[in-house]
Amino acid sequence: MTSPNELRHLIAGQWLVGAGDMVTSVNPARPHVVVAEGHSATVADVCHAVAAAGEASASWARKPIHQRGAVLLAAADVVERNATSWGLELATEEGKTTAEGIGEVQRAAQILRYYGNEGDRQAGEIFASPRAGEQILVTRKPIGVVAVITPFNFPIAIPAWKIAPALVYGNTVVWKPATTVPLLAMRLAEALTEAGLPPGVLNLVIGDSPIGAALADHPDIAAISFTGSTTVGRGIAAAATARGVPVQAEMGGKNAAIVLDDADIDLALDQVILGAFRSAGQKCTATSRLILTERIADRFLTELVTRVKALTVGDPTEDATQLGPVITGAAQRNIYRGLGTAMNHGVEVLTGGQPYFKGLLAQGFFVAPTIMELTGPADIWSEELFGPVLAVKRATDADQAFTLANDSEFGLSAAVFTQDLTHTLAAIEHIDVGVLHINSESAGADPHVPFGGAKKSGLGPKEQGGAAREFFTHTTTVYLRGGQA
Ligand code: UN1
Repeated sequence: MTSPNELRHLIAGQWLVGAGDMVTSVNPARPHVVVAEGHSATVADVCHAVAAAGEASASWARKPIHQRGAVLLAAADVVERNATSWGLELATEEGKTTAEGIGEVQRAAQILRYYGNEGDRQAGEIFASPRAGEQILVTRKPIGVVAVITPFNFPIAIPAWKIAPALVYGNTVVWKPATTVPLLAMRLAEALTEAGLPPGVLNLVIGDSPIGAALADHPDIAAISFTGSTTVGRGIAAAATARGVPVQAEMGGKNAAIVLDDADIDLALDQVILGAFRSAGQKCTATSRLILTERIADRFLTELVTRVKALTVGDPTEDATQLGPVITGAAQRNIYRGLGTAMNHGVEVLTGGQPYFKGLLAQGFFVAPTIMELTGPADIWSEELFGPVLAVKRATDADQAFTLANDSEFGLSAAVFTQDLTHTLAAIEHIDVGVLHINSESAGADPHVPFGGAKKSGLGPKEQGGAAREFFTHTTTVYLRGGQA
């Protein structure tokens, strides 16, 4: 067995050992295997990191955006070159399959490349002036030292899509990743360092929520970008708002797939399975509710259950595996608690629902892919379980299906399966989400378009594309005239 990776923090360009409690990341498929371990950062380390980011700020902001972008482009090459080995490490530390892990590392490279080329895009705006001899320019400036707080479920792609825009627009960063995935965090920081990022421009502090709170509350933090649970996100947003600091919080989802009578059923089956069960359902964009119109419901469910029963659950680093474990024992218990509550409320379990009792599946943090049909109210319709669990309801027609889709306090994404243009247009108009897929799964995001949710799924400006520029810069409106009377 290889020895665990040593966990270190990157502060002012130095890889430092922390002085806090031990942090250990384990392989969730084989929890006795330690992937990385070391001491947590302390509040003093957070202060040191914020000070380093502050010192690096002026010279980084002064560099031409093309030079800042060149560092991201070089980092993209490093990330891409390591996609196979880091993808395997990702699967081992986080639990998604190796193919998904490699895909995620490649996606991080793509994100770095997209922002690396930002210098070639529009930098601001120019307006006509009502006064002769004058033009009005709107220019963009960095905000300063930004706190980035990221979740476990995309250990390299989500950090890349926050850190890359923060850096290219001239900010410096202090980043706190989830303590369940420190190895992949170190990999991204290594790539940026190897690419020539100056010391202090990106600082990595690894630790649990007190470290996140110390970072979010630090008086020199000028903006906070967070992805994670709704409870933590709201706490951070409240603290940031109290200090008058902009915050971007991407939080929960309870995303519906809606299959209408006229859908291509095979396509819908494939996409619903991907949306609900890839990454063991641990995406904020995962499909966790399925709404079927009556005419196709029985046929769809019979075929869906057959296919889901045939999914290979196992060690995510084995080629045949389609579904790995969830991240921790606590997450696994929470999901089974939610399933237990649902079963006490008279749902019909179509497949799954029970823990594994033998072999690897009993030792690791595995959850059986589960489909439950609801006939009445049950928490499983509204509560985000963040696991491979699909709650099903039937609707009489498209209108009722869209109303059911909106029956959630969340509004991140949805997927509608139909070949009918009228239904498609109605879905676009009525379904209240930040991301809508027509005939594709509810998960997925491209770096050049806005990403984020409606209702309680998101707070503050969206991420990615032009939305990221809005968040990571502020504008100066310049009234520009010649110097002579
Ligand atoms: C995707 O759907 O590929 O935490 C990305 C999450 C989201 C990212 C989803 N912020 O799952």
